[in-house]
Amino acid sequence: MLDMPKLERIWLAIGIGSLIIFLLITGVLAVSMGLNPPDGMEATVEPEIVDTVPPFDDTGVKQIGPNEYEVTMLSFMFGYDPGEVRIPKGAKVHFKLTSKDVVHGFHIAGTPLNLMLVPGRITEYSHTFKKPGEFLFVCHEYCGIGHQVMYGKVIVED
Ligand SMILES: [Cu+2]
Repeated sequence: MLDMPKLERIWLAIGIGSLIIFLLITGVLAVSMGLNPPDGMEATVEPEIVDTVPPFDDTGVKQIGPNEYEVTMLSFMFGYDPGEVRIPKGAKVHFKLTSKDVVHGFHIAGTPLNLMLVPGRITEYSHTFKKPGEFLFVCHEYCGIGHQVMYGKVIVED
């Protein structure tokens, strides 16, 4: 170290110094701001047995009000259960999802629905489909060798 040219020592010190400063800033901010995993998935569930406990033992669409539906869905490598969902146009739809294995994503094309599905956590989001049609949903969290075949569709009926 000591037989290094002076300039090289200076640059090395600047490099190590900025790395320490960066780690300190990130660490202090993460602790002081109380950063947590993404919001909206407070409830917990055992991923290994999730398909045997309510509401995930009976996935699919359920009518819960005059114009209100609940969609419970499981994600796994590499698909969704159910892979196709039919709902009437204009209804308020409450999505309730989780993962059976690894982290998956759930994005319905053309809607703001863009969720992260973490094993052990239940992710919920409500959306009203105002236009009829077929909406593709895809996994957008790389989850393994079959990631690209992990998709399904929401059919909004008139
Ligand atoms: Cu996936």
